Amino acid sequence: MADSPSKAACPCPHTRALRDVDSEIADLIAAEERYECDTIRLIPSENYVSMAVLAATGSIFANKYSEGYASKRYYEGQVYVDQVEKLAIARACALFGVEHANVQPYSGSPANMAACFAVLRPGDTVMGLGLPFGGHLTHGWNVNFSGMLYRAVQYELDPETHRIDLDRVRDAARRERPKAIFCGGTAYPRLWDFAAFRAIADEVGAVLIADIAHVAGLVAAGAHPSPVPHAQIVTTTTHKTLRGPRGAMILCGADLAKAVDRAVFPTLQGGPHNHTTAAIAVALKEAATPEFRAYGRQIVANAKALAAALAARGYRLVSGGTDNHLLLIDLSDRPYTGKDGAQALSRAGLIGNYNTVPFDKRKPFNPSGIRLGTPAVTSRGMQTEHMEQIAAWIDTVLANIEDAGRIAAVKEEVREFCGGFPTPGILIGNGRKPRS
Ligand code: DSN
Repeated sequence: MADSPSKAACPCPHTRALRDVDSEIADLIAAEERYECDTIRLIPSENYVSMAVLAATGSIFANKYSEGYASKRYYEGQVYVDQVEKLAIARACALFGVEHANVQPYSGSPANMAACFAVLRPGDTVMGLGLPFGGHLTHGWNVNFSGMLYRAVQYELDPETHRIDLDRVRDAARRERPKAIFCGGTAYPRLWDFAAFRAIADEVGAVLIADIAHVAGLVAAGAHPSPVPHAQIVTTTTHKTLRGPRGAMILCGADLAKAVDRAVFPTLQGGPHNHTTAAIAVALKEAATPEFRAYGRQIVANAKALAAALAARGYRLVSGGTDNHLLLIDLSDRPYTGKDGAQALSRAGLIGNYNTVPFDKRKPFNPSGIRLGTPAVTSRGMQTEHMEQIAAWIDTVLANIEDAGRIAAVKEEVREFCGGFPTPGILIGNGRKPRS
């Protein structure tokens, strides 16, 4: 393994202990740290957590079993675990302005499954944005539990604007009479009109579930409209724009608290991951600061700047641009696919992901789009002026997709550039100091 740090260079007891026990994993972590330092992370669902979040994630709360909820556990010895979970819940409620939060879901898909279990019975109709249009597997896609347990109906985007067409959503809801409607997605670059979705849900007697996994940090920062009080249930992961550990939360009013809690435990899950809960609490504390509000606004400003710089270079963007943290380059008119493009960018240290575009004529495993986002670069302190440079590199790579020499040259420039932007939470890597 190249560049593995010597034992003497290991900065903390945890790292030293790991190296003593398992140098293979220690080397891989060190290599990943360097990789995360030396590349530009443009996957919109990824971020860099702070050292504080990492410390809680790696803490001894991983040792404890805690089935149940605070003060109602099936194991003894919960005095500190209960306090951690109560803190996480209180912070989530305060940050998002809700009456109840469940912080135990292991990740986004289990959170959405629990939300469905809370309000649906098998065979009920559920409606969501189709996966190829930027929805999520758990919003009713046929190979997922949500399309297997329930009668799933999927809405599409407007074929011209590639935006949500509320009239179509309303027509579909009137026709199909869903019991629950999902709004939110993974590759939709525009704002969600939660109030309008609630009006549609109310008209047909459906529960509105807002999945804000992608934009939770923007919502917390005031950089995206909040689904509260419109959606009866809000689900979110905690590790995307919210910049916490890999986990999830379900937010709701007091009226649905019992049903949501029961759906998470005992219906779906066993013991909560208490170390993750501790780290969620830390991330929520960080997200309540003025610095985080500025961070959220900067993510959006950077995404808009990146979109504008790409559009100026002739790239077609789904819906023409972005209102949030992500954008989708539409390469339908190019001789290469989104996968070819994303792989070439990756070789240059520009890490995005290939993605379908609305009404894609190519297959999902080799689609026409590249999905990019700015949460991680913004965490490194990059500003709108740096997006111009990133767009220029993207253009150089895509215009020279077969030219290994040009791509290698960009990779070196990217590595140099990255040296000016410390990576939060990472001690090792080009001798940089952590930002936080
Ligand atoms: N995998 C997530 C994303 O990248 O958007 C969604 O679950």
